[in-house]
Parts: sequence; structure tokens; C-alpha cells
Amino acid sequence: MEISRREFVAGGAAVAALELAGCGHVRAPGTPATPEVEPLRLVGATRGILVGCAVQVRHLRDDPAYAALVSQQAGIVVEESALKMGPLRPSPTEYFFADADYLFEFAKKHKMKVRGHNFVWHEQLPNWFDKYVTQANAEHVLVEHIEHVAGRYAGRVHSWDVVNEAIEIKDGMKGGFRNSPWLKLLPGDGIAVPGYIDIAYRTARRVDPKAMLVYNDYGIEAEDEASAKKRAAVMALLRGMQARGIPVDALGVQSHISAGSRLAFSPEYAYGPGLRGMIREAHGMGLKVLLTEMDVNDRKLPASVAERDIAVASTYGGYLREALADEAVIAVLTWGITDKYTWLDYGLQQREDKLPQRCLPFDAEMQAKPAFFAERDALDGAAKRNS
Ligand code: 9MR
Repeated sequence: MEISRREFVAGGAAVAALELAGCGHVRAPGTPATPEVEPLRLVGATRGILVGCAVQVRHLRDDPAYAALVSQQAGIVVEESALKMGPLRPSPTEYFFADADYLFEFAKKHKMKVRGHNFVWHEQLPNWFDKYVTQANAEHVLVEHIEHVAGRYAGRVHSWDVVNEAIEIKDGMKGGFRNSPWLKLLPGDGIAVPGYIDIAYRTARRVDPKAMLVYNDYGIEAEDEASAKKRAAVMALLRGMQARGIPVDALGVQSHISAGSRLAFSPEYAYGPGLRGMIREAHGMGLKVLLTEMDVNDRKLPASVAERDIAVASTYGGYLREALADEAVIAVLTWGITDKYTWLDYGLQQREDKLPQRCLPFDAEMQAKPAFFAERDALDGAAKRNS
């Protein structure tokens, strides 16, 4: 099938410019931070969609303008790192809960829901992990970790990313599983789902039966071959879990996406049938879908702020319209809310010209950008969810 450029809106600057000009939402620079428009959380609420963002507790503490923006816009929050095993576990016997506790208090005060991210990941493991955890004690360590952490917050968590990023096709393992420390420690029977996955979900359900249990992954959104392969492996993992009676309630589609160059169509930066098909399949399996970590990388775009803002907004709008068309999608969280604090300014993600990325709905001065209006309009256009 011939895929039209317009259909994907992958950086279609001209389309975005028309849309934005038409809806009259672009404000003069320097005007105050959007008191005139409904916050995202409220627009989402009218559609039964939870809307929010990842936050960093240290900035909630030290940056009042940031804390105010989060409390205005987010109906659901997730800490970027505080609940990961590394930050939580300074030693095998100690837990550091201060940051996570702060977030739960902040969320309560502002009537927000909280997501938990995550119990099992191959990154941000404690520095004692490799020496201390063996095949003999791994199950005990994993179960005890989940009992302790899920137990502390039981009844207060909307959803837990129980296992994060278990698929990595290029590792060459059966089923596309990532050759992670957890797989090496708890491989299971090597036939269906690795042992650590079964154990983690069963324990999470037992300890916090009210939390929605999510499998969360990235690189499954776009139209290129690598994304299609990873999508297929993720869906096979979920089918396998269901067949084995493992409690999993939702697919978390991270949605770290990119605005493509307007000069060249690239399936890597196009979002359409593959995304829709995956969501439809999850829906058919009785799963909910959460967009858990959305941001739009502008690394392929020229320096011009105006050009980047239009292309990024267009990508937000096109992507969200595709995803939100399916009522299984019940939550949208961006990975941050302001360009002031984003992981995309570091390491491999950093732009070659070192300019700060313009990847989130608000700029570094907490002003709404075209991306905000694109997100808001996509939410506004979504059908009301029943559950
Ligand atoms: O945004 C997070 C950053 O602050 C951490 O340093 C990093 C550690 O690897 O993790 C980032 O968050 C990741 C998330 O936990 C899982 N999906 C990808 C996110 C961006 O790397």
C-alpha cells in the first residue's frame, strides 16, 4: 500500500502551519503561561483520559515555577528515577524512600494519580547488584524488592511498570528477549516468557491488587522494519503471558518519537498503521494502552525555533490523533513537561549543534508552545472513554 506523507504527519511543517494558523492558538512570545486555556488534565478528564507527565522530585523541591506548572497541568505523575531499583536501594538492606514519598504527598495535595516506574529494568540497577545477586538468591531478591516497594504504596498507585524494556531484537535471543541481567539470573524454562517476568507480575498482583500492571517498552511506534519487528515481539510476549495466566493489564507505549526532516520522508519517523494495529491488537486482547513517556526529539531539524516548534507540534498532533482514535488508550504522559528539564539534552540524544531540544509542551520559561496546543486539540478530538 502506498503511504501518503500527509497521513503520517511526520514533520509535515506545511500542514502544521496551516493547522496552527487556522486554530489561532499561537500566542505572542512573553505572554503569561496559559491561564486563558484549559489545562491538559482537565481537557483529558472530559474525555476520560488521564493526562500528565514524568517529574523530577528534586525540581519540585527547588523550582516553584516548575512545581506550579506540574500541579496545573498534570492529573497523573510518575517520577523519572526515584522508584527504580538503583536509586531506591543504596545497599541490599537499605531503602531510600524520601523522594518517592515526597511525590506521593505532592500528588495527594494536588489530587493527582501516581504511576510507579519500575520494578524490573536492565538499567539503573544498584551498584551492589552484580556482586550480590546470584542465580541462587535472585528470585528472593526480586520478590522481596517488589513486596517492600509495592507494599509501601499499595492502594495508592494507579499503575506499575512491572517490567520495563524486556525486548531487544539485536541481542539475538529467542523470542527477541533482551539479554539482561534479570534474564541471565532467572531465565525460566527458556521456552515462553522468561522466569523473572512471571515472578514479577505475580508478586505485584499479590502485593497491590488494585494497581494496573503494565508492560512498558520503546521503539515500537514507528513504521520502519526494526520497529515492526520489536512490536511483533512485544505482542508475542503479551500473548504468551496471557496464555500462561500471568496478570498483565496494559501495554505501555513509551512514545519517545522523533520529528523527521521535512525534506525527506523516513519510515523511522512516521507513525500510522503499525501503531494503530498494535493498539487494536492490545485492545482485542482486553488490555488497556498507556502512552507513558511521550516526547518528540527534534535532532533531525534545523536550528530555527519557529520551524522546530511547528514540526514538533505537528508530530505530537499526528501521533496522538492516531493513538487516541482507539478507546483502549486511557492515559497520555509526556516524559517531562517543560524543555527546561529533559533527558534529550544529554548523551546520545543531544543535538549536534548542542542547542536545547524543544521536545515538550512547554518551553524553558514555562510558556505553552505549539506542541501544547497540538496535544490539547488531539485530546479534545478524542472520543469519551467509558472506563
Ligand atoms: O529520564 C530518565 C533519566 O533521567 C535517567 O538518567 C535515565 C537512566 O537511564 O532514565 C531516563 O528515563 C528512561 C525511562 O526510565 C525508561 N525509558 C527511557 C527513558 C529515557 O531514557
